[in-house]
Amino acid sequence: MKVYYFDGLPGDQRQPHESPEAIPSVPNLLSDLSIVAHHFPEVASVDELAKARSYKNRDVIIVSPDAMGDVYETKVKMFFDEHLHEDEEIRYILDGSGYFDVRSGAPGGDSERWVRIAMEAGDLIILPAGIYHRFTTDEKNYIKAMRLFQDEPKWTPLNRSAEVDTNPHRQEYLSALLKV
Ligand code: KMT
Ligand code: NI
Repeated sequence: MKVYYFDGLPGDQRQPHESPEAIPSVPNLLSDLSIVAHHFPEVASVDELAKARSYKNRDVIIVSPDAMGDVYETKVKMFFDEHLHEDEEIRYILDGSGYFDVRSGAPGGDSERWVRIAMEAGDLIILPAGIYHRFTTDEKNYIKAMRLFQDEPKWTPLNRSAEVDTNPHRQEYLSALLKV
């Protein structure tokens, strides 16, 4: 896993877009944003974590032109729309690679920017409910990921809007964020 500021420059979303500006402390940044990250070579560790957090469901998704055919490009663009979920989101990468971008800092402030998390096999992240984020494959156009759900799969993305900004899950996330 590699974590860096997204450079915001034009170009395909699947390019690395790594800003030359270094993040002073990646562990501090992730913990400020309430993001948990692990590297688990064995699925058994994922099973343990899922059990500890009372996760009951999971599925495996392959995002690639081979697996998705004509809808691949559309899906990749949809995943890249800035959104949040009302539940936390656990993703464990089984094969391939891709980018999860998360919003850092307070909304509207100078500090609100995209942080890119480059993930590959064995990497796991827990994104808290209410954090704005987006996903894209990288230039290899292939990722196989396990998605874990506490209860029924409920991965409806709520795309960023004035209305979603006032969602209670967003408000709760922000109040935790603004305490740090
Ligand atoms: C998301 O939240 O956009 C996704 O889970 C993307 C698919 S998982 C690689
Ligand atoms: Ni999501």
